[in-house]
Amino acid sequence: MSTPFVAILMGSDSDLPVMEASFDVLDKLGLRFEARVLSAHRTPVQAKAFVQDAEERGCQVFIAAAGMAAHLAGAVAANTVKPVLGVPLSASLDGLDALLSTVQMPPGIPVGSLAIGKAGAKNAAYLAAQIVSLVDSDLAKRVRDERADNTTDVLAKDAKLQEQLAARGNG
Ligand code: RP5
Repeated sequence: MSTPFVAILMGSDSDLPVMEASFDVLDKLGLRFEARVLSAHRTPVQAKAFVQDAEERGCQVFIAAAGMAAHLAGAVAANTVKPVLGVPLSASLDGLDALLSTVQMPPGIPVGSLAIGKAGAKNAAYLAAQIVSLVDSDLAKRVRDERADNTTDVLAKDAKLQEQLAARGNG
């Protein structure tokens, strides 16, 4: 049986600095991924071929990130029935153009759209891991542990803030 993995497509290498946030989360969770620069508009034939090949090789979730008229996630979704997560990127108009292009899919070809930019890149990776963890209990534990670590981090930041306020003589 093929090893499950996540496939990340981005429309341009100019998207890479943001999409590295997805790589970091997937690495941290120990979930294998492949990443490609492939565009719905500039390389439509190669994008479709990669999606079909990746699905055959065991891809469980696709993440597609693009800016401007961001049709990449929709184009991926048109060629697979695996879950497709779209990350709109801010290449123009603060990313609102990409958000609407990603999220406004016609009924029957769904794309799960995340937030614009780095937050969306991170959450796409977390959500991909949560989807794969439905059938991988070890991964599910790593996702739960990571969530608990985040909680601990925020509580530590709150404790620090309370100390700073106390030092100012607050309350
Ligand atoms: C989109 O156009 C890409 O995803 C990128 O966000 C934007 C600009 O691409 P480049 O001109 O930087 O290659 O297709």
